[in-house]
Amino acid sequence: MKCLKNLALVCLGIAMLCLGGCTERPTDSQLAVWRRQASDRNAEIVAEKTKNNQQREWDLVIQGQTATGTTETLNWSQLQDLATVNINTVDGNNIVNPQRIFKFTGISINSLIKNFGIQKYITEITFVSYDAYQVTVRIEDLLKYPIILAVAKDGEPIPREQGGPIYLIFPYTQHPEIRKNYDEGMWAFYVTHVIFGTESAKVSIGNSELNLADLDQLPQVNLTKRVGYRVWWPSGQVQLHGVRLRDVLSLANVNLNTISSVVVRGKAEVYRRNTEPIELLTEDILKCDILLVTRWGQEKQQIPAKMGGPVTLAFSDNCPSRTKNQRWVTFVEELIPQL
Ligand SMILES: Nc1nc2c(c(=O)[nH]1)N[C@H]1C(S)=C(S)[C@@H](COP(=O)(O)O)O[C@H]1N2
Ligand SMILES: [Mo]
Repeated sequence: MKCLKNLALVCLGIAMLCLGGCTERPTDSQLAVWRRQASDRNAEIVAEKTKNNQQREWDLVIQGQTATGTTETLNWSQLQDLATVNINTVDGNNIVNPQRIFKFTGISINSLIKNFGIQKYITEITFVSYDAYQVTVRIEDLLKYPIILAVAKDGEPIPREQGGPIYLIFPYTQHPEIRKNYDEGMWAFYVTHVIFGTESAKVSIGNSELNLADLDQLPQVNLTKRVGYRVWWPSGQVQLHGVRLRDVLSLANVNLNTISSVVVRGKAEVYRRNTEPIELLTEDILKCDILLVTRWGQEKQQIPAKMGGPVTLAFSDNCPSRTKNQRWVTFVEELIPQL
């Protein structure tokens, strides 16, 4: 598998040689050289990858309604220092070996709550993952049970395909009753953010930053439709309340005549990658209702972190069909106009 790409290049090389009407096949020794070059390069790539994997920096961001309300970032070495709790339990997602007990080592959420403090009235903590998955756990349960952000499994860093480098685990073996409220879907892989309660709405656009009061000044739009968010929203028709992206951009003094598109960034890493930006064409932003949603349901409640709030992206039915493939971004944080 790992050398497919390089072998393909060798094949391509051979094919190219023959493009202009092939009379001369490459000699065996020529082929051997190509193969060796490809295999050397392959070894190089694999070695590099292994190295990067071991040294990979993985931060954990703590934010939301902590005592101070500020955002704190813990780096990998700080996380290693905090990882003092061992939990022996089955792995909720080990389908091959569901009975096998592993020793997970990690950071107790309990200690994070003590260190960062919580605002009195909050009841939940939400864990956001690299892939924009999120799970929410009641603080009551976090205080009662040893639920940890594991950074090691049987003494080794947790591989990505097993949920690492940071994997939210629940003490199933020690406290089987916890399964009722927290099934295996709650074992979040590759956690990047811990949000106490829900953050306050804040969207940055160039040098401006808009909060909920700013967004509330704009014309309000209501949509009723099935939502495109991945998890934790009702599956039928849902009422969404928000403001049009074009109005938001105007409020931030962005001239829509001078830009070609807008990149929307959410909290999760998959919504922040420059290689695969979530990019909306100005044409569509002008033509149809693309919304920043700030409230939902009949009671117009604010959107909790559990559902990806306080601000999410939504597309109305009057949008062109190409927007059907766009992600309904959760935890929207930034709009970046593109010239
Ligand atoms: N980061 C992340 N964690 C996740 C998920 C996910 O999509 N992303 N899926 C959850 C669900 S619903 C289940 S059942 C288990 C196993 O997911 P899998 O079957 O996609 O591996 O992981 C849970 N943790
Ligand atoms: Mo699942």
